[in-house]
Amino acid sequence: MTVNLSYYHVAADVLEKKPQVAIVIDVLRATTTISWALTNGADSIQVFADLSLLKDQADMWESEKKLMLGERGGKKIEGFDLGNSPLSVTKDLVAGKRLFMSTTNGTKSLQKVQNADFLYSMALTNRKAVADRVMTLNISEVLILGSGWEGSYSLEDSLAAGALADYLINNYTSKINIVNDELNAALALWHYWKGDILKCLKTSTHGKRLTRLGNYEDDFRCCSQLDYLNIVPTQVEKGVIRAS
Ligand code: 3SL
Repeated sequence: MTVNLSYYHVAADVLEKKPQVAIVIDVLRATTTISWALTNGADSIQVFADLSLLKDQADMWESEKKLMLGERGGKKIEGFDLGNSPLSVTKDLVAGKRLFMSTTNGTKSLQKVQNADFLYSMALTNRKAVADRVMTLNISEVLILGSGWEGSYSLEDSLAAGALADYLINNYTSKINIVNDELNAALALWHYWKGDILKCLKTSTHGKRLTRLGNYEDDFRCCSQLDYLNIVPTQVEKGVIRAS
């Protein structure tokens, strides 16, 4: 079987209305945070591009069973319980709860492809888990979508897209067809940086933005861990992600 794998840098680049399989990446930091929150027992994560919709939905939920997670410009949103650090979604805080989440770019990408037949959230930390799940589907068209920053390319999401393609090429006998130049470039990027993922994240524009905002050393380390979590964040209804 041939798997046609394509990669788009940001949500606006995707023209397909209903992809068969979509994998959304936001290494710094939304999809890393989603992986950790579900690993730490969050019941589910409902993602929103729009903050007022998030608040309306969260208002309908019992207060002991919910948390609001929000980030704009790298900073926690005022009035929200948590920002967007993967280190903040500890077991104590998130276990059994629904997280209502909105971030500058990651939740926009998740929303963009929410009509996909299968939608997964992936970071470097759960690359292998998501890749192996996708290959069980036996579906030929797989779309990878990065999040970028406000419509622009991001190094770290492309690194992860390349890491995913590389894993599939090296671990499956199916033919992996690299459909577009975005993914060819992402593969080259992965080959260049795979020996120092942490440095790549810190070199990226968003890495530098976070560094300007404060001490994000532990976040960088967490986001750079490859294949560390065996979790497959899966959309189970529009906008709602659960572990599966
Ligand atoms: O852009 C996003 O969606 C966020 O992940 C950015 S941040 O790392 O939380 O600043």
